[in-house]
Amino acid sequence: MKTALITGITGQDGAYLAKLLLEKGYHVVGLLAHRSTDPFWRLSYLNIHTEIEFNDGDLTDLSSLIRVVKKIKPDEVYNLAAQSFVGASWQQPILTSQVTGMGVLHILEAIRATNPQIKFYQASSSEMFGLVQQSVQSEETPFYPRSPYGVAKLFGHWMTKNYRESYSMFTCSGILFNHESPLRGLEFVTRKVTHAVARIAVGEQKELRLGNIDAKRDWGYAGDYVEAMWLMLQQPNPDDYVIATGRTSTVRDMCQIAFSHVGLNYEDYLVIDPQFYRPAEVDILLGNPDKARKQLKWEAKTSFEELIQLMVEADLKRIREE
Ligand code: NDP
Ligand code: GDR
Repeated sequence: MKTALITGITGQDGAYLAKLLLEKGYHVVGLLAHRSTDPFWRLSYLNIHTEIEFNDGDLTDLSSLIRVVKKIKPDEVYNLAAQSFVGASWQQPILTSQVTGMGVLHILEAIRATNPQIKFYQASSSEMFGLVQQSVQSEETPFYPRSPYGVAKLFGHWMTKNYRESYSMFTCSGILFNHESPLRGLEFVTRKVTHAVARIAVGEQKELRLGNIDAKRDWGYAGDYVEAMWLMLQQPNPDDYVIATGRTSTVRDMCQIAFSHVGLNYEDYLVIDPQFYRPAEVDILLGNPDKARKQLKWEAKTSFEELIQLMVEADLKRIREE
């Protein structure tokens, strides 16, 4: 039986990845940072909370990482932990750099010092492309991050590549474009919208306040994307891959799909509120997943419409049950 250590197991991707690895027969260990008040809500939603071994540790504390890696002797480490909300990275640039950037180096060092044969996955991000240099972004596109979060992710990305080249370690980065689900945090725009739509539909909310609704993103389903993370670590050689759908849509398109699913017109409820504008914006992201399609045999299965509709349905169900 293989053992996998997942950092960020209480987050959206951590929950879906844990489920996938349990289904594949792994012993799944999660690093628990004790940051949230209700850390297990996602794992409970997927009914897998009791099947996971938890170990305390924090990405900013190298000694805790060495202790956990030594103790559980993982075959694979998936580094999903981060301060992952781009908007908050201007309010907390140093914390974001310490966790999302330096945290990657900490876990790489913990692996190198303990057992450099352990395979490593780093959660890199399309946010690293930022001010896009090419209309469609692939593994070859130059980076130009536009947020403290993007800068921190780029540090982690290059460190992951550097450890592969310096120490011949099996380290991979998945450059994942936005991916969403009913387990998405409420601060991210898709879930903010689907949650608001459900509340408006049952009469609990009157309006929805958003920032830049012309921003374009390549949105996929998190349940599809965690499969690509696992596939990267099963290849004969380590490499970096763009994971995306190859289609881009505006925040406005997303609102239209979400509201019309419950028979409403988004224009009747949407209020543009400058407080949600960012100091520097990423206007458009559109990924080219050809390399993943060819080498990993991976492709996104869930359409953008299906994704938003399933998120609205999940939020409606939650609100009706409350
Ligand atoms: P979430 O924000 O849902 O999860 C982040 C996880 O990191 C949580 O479990 C959180 O714990 C944990 N964490 C935060 N700080 C620390 C710390 N100091 N030490 C240990 N754990 C910590 O993110 P997602 O699941 O959406 O994303 C997973 C990863 O993928 C992140 O690195 C993100 O930046 C990256 N990514 C995400 C994309 C997306 O569209 N979802 C796209 C590209 C990259 P707690 O629950 O206690 O807060
Ligand atoms: P993003 O996702 O920044 O792309 O990062 P987010 O959903 O926060 O924003 C997407 C776009 O929507 C615009 N927007 C708003 N965003 C939020 N959160 N709230 C609003 O009210 C709002 N109004 C408009 C934003 O300006 C932006 O253009 C996500 C995270 O998961 C990162 O961790 C990950 O690395 C990237 O995706 C790829």
